[in-house]
Amino acid sequence: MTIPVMDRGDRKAGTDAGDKLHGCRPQARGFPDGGLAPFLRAARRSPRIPFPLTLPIRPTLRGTIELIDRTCGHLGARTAKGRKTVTPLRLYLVGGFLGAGKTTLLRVLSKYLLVRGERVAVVTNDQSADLVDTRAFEAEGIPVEEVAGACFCCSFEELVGRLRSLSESALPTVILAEPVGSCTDLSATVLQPLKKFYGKEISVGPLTVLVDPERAHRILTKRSKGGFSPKAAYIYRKQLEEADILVVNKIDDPQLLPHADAVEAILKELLPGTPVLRISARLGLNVDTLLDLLETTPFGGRKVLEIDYDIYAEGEAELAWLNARATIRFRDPQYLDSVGCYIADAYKLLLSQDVNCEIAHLKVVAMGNGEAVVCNTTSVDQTTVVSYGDRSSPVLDAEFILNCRAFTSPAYLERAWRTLLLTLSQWTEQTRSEACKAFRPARPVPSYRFATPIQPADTA
Ligand SMILES: Nc1nc2c(ncn2[C@@H]2O[C@H](COP(=O)(O)OP(=O)(O)O)[C@@H](O)[C@H]2O)c(=O)[nH]1
Ligand SMILES: [Mg+2]
Repeated sequence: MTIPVMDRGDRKAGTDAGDKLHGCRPQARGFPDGGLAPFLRAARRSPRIPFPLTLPIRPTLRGTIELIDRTCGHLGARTAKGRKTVTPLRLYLVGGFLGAGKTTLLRVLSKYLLVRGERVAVVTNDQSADLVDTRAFEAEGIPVEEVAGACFCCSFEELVGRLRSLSESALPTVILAEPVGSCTDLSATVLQPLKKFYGKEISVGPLTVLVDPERAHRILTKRSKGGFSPKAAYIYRKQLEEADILVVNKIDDPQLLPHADAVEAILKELLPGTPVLRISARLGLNVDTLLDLLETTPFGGRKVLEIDYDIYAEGEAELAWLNARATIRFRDPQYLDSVGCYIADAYKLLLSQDVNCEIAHLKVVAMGNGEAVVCNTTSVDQTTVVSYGDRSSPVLDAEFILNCRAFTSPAYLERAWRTLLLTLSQWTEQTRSEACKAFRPARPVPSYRFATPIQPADTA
């Protein structure tokens, strides 16, 4: 398919302009008195992050991936016959808050779609370059491009450019797109313009919004804000409100099941017209049902939010963002999974010195010898897991990227990064910082905004 070049002249920009951060930004929090030295010492002493880095093997998801492969094989055989034929290029946007499981689901959906005979490509999105998610897709051989530097809604033309270039290079029949986890109003600012201007080339599927049961439970029952101010909780609720399909994820975790039950009931009551599914992206549970629903729903973006952009901007600016990259030369060969988990654990430990710092998502990709391992954690209390990649042979040289989104200040994230590198440099031949960007997301200023849903017949 060919996506025509967008003509700006006859299109109307959407919301009000202005990219200043608002006054309600939380105070920058420094490390507590005494600087970082005590934490550095604690990090070295801590039994949770022993040196040297030859840690015992972490539980990996090899078994999970094999299970998905088996399930996909079965699924393909079962559903290939009666599948609904879709228009040449179908786009599925999978949203949801940071850490809800979007990347995990997109990787699994890619496998299911391939088995159903589709050619799949992915567009990732972040406020800055050096994105762990992009590397995770690349490592799996899935064609991927990223919109880096702003969210899809504020970089609509870049999104169209990525769709166009992927459609030429990978000839996909389906493109999966993962928006920034703190974004909302995607229906009005991304799906409606796509339907309006590119409806003949792209069939826009339903907007799926993934939900982490524990986080949703904390916000929807208001029992504990869990680092979420009322403004951040406002964004979370708006994400749910605009969904065409709501998906409660992580039902494989027995500890999360009671939350999943409660959240499912609350969502059904709050948003009675929206289908609510329960899945485990990690195990592939019910992913076939989700895909059937995606394929049989003719178009997405059926709802458009009423939203206050001041609250949205202020809520988003309560988060701090760090995208950083470094290279390491070890003294002795090390396993990438140990390196990735060590780095995530050490960084988490450094951040935990401020009790008010709430991690929304911390992820590390460690790369070397053509292998990549992705390690993840979504809170200070959560164990770091290897979510992609297996232990292969140890490496002497590695590159790692760390992405952290947390309710704290960018300065705090950056200082913790520098301390981490200092710690690493004492135990390695060489540790070199290659890039480091810490910031707060700027006010969202969408390229387009539609106040009402576009019906496919309204396509330009
Ligand atoms: N138990 C469980 N964990 C999951 C599941 N899906 C994702 N996760 C974990 O949740 C964390 C965040 O996942 P990720 O896909 O990176 O979230 P994203 O920020 O929404 O893209 C990672 O540690 C994943 O391993 C699931 O179905 N079950
Ligand atoms: Mg992701």
